[in-house]
Amino acid sequence: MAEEVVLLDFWPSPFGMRSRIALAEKGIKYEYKEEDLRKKSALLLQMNPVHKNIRVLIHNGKPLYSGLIMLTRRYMTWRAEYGRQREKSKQQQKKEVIETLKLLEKELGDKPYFGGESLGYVDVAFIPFYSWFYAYEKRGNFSIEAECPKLIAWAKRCMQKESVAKSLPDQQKVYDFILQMKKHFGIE
Ligand SMILES: N[C@@H](CCC(=O)N[C@@H](CS)C(=O)NCC(=O)O)C(=O)O
Repeated sequence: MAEEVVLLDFWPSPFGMRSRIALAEKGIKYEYKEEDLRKKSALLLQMNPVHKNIRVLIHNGKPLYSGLIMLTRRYMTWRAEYGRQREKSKQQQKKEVIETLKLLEKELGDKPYFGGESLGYVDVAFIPFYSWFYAYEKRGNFSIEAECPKLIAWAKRCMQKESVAKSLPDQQKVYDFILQMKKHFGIE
């Protein structure tokens, strides 16, 4: 039987990017379907009826979603800082983002990748957020490279992989998208 793989995705989503990278690394061909999160498709609602979010990978009609729960909870608190904890001052948010990035950088150490010599699970989980770095920098008015040079060297190393480079959108495009969303939702 021919394998049928469909990815329901949304281009700025780091979660979608993880799947795009993994599929590219494995050389799996798939059909990409862009979702409008304000008007979700019947297929998305059918395939992910509880969470109703992307990304969803449909393999021969069977849905797979929400893969990296354990990893994302601890490492991605900074995403929450920027998106949800608006009661914190910008200064406090920035401080916590930098602290978290430094923690990650320490975890990386002098290794080329988080797991050692080759691109692995943690790299694939984390690198999508690199496409959002410029937006974090603009918001916090700081340079991630100045704070965490080894982390940026790691990100650039990952970006040399075709699987990663073709799965991540341009940082400016993500920033423009965030500005549009802020305007749409009336956020400062
Ligand atoms: N843990 C999930 C998170 C998925 C998620 O938060 N998706 C967001 C986009 S980045 C979404 O679909 N939001 C739409 C909604 O919640 O209605 C994963 O790893 O896939």
